[in-house]
Amino acid sequence: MVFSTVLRFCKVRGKSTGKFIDSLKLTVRGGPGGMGHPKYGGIGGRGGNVIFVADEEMTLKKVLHKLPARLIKAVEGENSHAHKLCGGNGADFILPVPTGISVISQTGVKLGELNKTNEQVVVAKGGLGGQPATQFNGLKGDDLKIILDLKLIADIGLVGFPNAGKSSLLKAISSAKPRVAAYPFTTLKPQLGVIMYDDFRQITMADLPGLIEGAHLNRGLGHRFLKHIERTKLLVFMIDINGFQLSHEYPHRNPFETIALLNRELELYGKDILSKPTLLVVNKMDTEGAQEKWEKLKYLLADYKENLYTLPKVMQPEQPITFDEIFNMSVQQDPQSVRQLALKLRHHLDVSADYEISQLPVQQLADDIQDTKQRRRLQNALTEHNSSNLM
Ligand SMILES: Nc1nc2c(ncn2[C@@H]2O[C@H](COP(=O)(O)OP(=O)(O)OP(=O)(O)O)[C@@H](O)[C@H]2O)c(=O)[nH]1
Ligand SMILES: [Mg+2]
Repeated sequence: MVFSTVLRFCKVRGKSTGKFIDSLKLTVRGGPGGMGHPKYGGIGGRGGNVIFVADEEMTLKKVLHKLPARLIKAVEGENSHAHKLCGGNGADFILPVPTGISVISQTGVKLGELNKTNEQVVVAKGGLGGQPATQFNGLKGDDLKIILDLKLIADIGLVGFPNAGKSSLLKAISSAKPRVAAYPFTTLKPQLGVIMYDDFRQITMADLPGLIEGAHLNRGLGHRFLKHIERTKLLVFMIDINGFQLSHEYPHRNPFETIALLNRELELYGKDILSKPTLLVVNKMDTEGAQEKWEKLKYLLADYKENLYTLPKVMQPEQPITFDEIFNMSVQQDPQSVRQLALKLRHHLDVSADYEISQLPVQQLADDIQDTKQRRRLQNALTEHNSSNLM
């Protein structure tokens, strides 16, 4: 058993994570401009541009399938001729790419972001057609190497250590059919599911591969998938009430330690992820002794920040998270708890949307407060206060 878990663990490290592609390098070239006509003062056509358009149906895998050489060249501009002095422009190369793409240059500069269907970005401009200023020579188009970096756009991001039941939850709460199994790293690539409500509201949830201690040092699957929660509106931390142990070679972590370690890993990833509204979901409440462990955990979480000091220094996050709600459940044995969670998720998303809308009147005061969550709460309270005063 120990052996098999460790083996699987090693395999994960060496193996590619399935066919999911979330980053792709391409060379893009705008078309060269057409030649001018010096004798008659004719102007060459402009070279075509390379344009990316966001398309819900696209994946990076499809892009790669379309462009096996990873090279895009737009068409050159038409030369000027005695019988057609103004050469026609070269056709643009329009490439549909998945929604959620950032286009990044080789030097790390962000050239554009495509977050909504039909948004466009000109990635490489075609060269100017030949004209007097260019001695009638057509100019070369832009020629650059870029990276297409995909970040999924889901409303909710589900994170936790392996085996906590994240994929089980996604399976129970949405139409997705992720793999579920009793060993770590069952999920090797992010999975998306849509939660459907009776009134046809739809909420998307991304289930991410399990993190482990030291993910920031690239242990397990590392931090590489965390970029997919950068754009989510709500985080769900899921833990097993029994804590976590990767294998018998590794120490067992109790549920409180698991939360602190998860907090720490997300903090080490950075990018302000911990300022998002976050729910803590404690799963597997059907297992033996769960109630007792829950009581103990509740006690420790009642003063999370203080109780972190009881842990060894390496486990202590510097930015202890403030959970918006703590919820216990059994994905496997208690379908009612799954339905309840679905409603809570919706509620928390609505609260954070209200916050976005209600911002400005208290902006100055809120800006003075560093902690984003505290700020959100304050703004909610003030907005409520303001609206009740108006009545
Ligand atoms: N007893 C009990 N077992 C559960 C519950 N939820 C999930 N499990 C089991 O826990 C194991 C792990 O479940 P997964 O959903 O694959 O866990 P995961 O968090 O997606 O794991 P990774 O993909 O490895 O990160 C499976 O054997 C599930 O059947 C629960 O509420 N109670
Ligand atoms: Mg999973």
